Amino acid sequence: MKLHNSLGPNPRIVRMFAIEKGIELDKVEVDLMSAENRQAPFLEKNPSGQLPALETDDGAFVSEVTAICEYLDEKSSGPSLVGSTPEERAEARMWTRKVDLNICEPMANGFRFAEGLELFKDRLICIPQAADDLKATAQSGLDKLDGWMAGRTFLCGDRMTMADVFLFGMLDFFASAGQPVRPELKNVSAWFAHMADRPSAEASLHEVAAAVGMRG
Ligand SMILES: N[C@@H](CCC(=O)N[C@@H](CS)C(=O)NCC(=O)O)C(=O)O
Repeated sequence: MKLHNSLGPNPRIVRMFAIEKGIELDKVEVDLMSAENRQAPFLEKNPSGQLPALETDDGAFVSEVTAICEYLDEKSSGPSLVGSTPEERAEARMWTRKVDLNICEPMANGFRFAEGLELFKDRLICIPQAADDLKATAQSGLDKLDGWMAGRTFLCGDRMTMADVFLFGMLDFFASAGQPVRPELKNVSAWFAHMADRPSAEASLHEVAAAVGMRG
C-alpha cells in the first residue's frame, strides 16, 4: 500500500491513524502548494484533486480520510480503532460524522475562505464573506462537544477511535492557523492535550510542515 501524501491535516490524520495501528506506509509526496494534485495524472487517482489517496496493493485508489482509515483498520490485525461490534462501529462512525459536519468542515472552509484564500481561490468556489460565520459555526460545535466530553476520556468514552484521531488532526492544524482551541473549553482542552501527548501525534507531522512550525 502506498499513501499519496502531502502537507495538511487530512494526510496527517491517515499517518497518525496508521502509526496507532502499527502500519508502515510507503509514501509518494504530492506537491500541494504548486497544485500538482489538481492536475493529471493525480486527478486519475482522486478526481476530487485532494490529498490523501491510498493506493492499494491491487492498484486501486481510495480517497476520503474516513474511508482510508476504515480500510487500513480492516486490512490490519490488532485492536480495531473503529470497533469490534456493530454497536461500537456505529458509535465511532456517528462521532466521526458529527465532528466532521459540525466542527471540521466549517473550520476548514473558514480557513480556505480567509487565511487560505490565496491558495484556494482558483481551486474551489470560495466565499470569503462566509469565513467568519463558518469559524463561528465550528466554535459553536466545539461548545456543544465540550458538554458531551465531561467525564469522558475520548469521544467514545474509554475507547480511542478514528473519531478522536480525525478531530485531533483537524484541531491541531487549524489551531496553528488562526482557530485555536479555546482554553475555556475545559473538557475539549483536556482531551486535546491528552491526544497531543500520544507519540503518534508528533511522529505523524509532515517533515516539511514541522520545519516551519505547521501542525499538519
Ligand atoms: N474530504 C477530503 C478532504 C481532503 C482535503 O481537503 N485535502 C487537502 C489537504 S489537507 C487538499 O488536498 N488540499 C489542496 C487542494 O484542495 O487543492 C478527505 O477526507 O480526504
